[in-house]
Amino acid sequence: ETLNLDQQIRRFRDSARELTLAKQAFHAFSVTVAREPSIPVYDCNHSMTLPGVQIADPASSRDADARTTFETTSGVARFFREIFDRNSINGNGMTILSSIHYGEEYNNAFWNGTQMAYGDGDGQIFVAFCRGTDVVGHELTHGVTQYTLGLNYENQAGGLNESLSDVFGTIFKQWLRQETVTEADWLIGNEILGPAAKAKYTCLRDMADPEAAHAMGGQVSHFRQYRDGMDPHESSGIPNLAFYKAAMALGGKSWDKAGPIWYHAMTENGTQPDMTMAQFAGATLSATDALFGGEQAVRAAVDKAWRDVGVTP
Ligand code: ASN
Ligand code: ZN
Repeated sequence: ETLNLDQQIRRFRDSARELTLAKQAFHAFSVTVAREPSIPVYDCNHSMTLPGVQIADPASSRDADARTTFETTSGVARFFREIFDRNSINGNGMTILSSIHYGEEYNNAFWNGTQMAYGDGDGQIFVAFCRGTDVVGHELTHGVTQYTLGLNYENQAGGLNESLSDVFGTIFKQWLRQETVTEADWLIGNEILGPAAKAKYTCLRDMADPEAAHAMGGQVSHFRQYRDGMDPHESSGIPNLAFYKAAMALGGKSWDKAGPIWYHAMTENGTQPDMTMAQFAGATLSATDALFGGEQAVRAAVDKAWRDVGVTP
């Protein structure tokens, strides 16, 4: 077959267009695959053996806790992708596996370093832990922390670790509800308290008022109260209050300014297992310069928040 020049050029263009289309299709495919981590849900059937038995189609399961766990976990994955351009917990699309009905009337939920486990609660102090949107966000953020700062779970790093989980758990809850910082309740765990707990408390923790009597877990709110050996859930009140103060001073939606500053401090500083609260405060200031360099008011708000809680003298 002999082709004249025009025919040869046309054939070349056709094949080039095919190649481009194929590349675009591959790119779209790989982006889709990479950007939507798979979210399997398993059922422990009240045993404490993980992961249990996989639920075939959690999105349309008869089990409301399976549906809730799938939906909220998908929401957290979408939140980290859309707001922080983070692809799943490890930043590289890892599967997010959850086990529900963990143990008998088990009053907790946890990230075990590899996967999520949710207890049903005893129905008095707590209901099923998967029902707390901030709880799901909190626990999955422990995974993000593991893959970023790699914070230990004791002393100041422990308090920071717990606080980052509350911070991103609560931003996630506010994002789901599209609330401004003044509309938000800043409560952690208010959706999972059972009737007996509700008689005395409104939440597990109150980020706006860590020492509040209506919060079940007693926390401290100023660095002068910090002691080595404290439960990380107690010392986390200090950086929680700093985030609340910064977010309130910056106004608007927490995921527009305060959230990205905290996320940048968490993800752009390598691994720092023994990071102190003062070092993290410094990291948020560097993050502020990186993200909002020209805006003195932003830096002043973040700086004042850490001074108010005594982390910065
Ligand atoms: N729900 C608890 C938490 O994430 C679980 C734990 O043992 N730390 O803080
Ligand atoms: Zn935690």
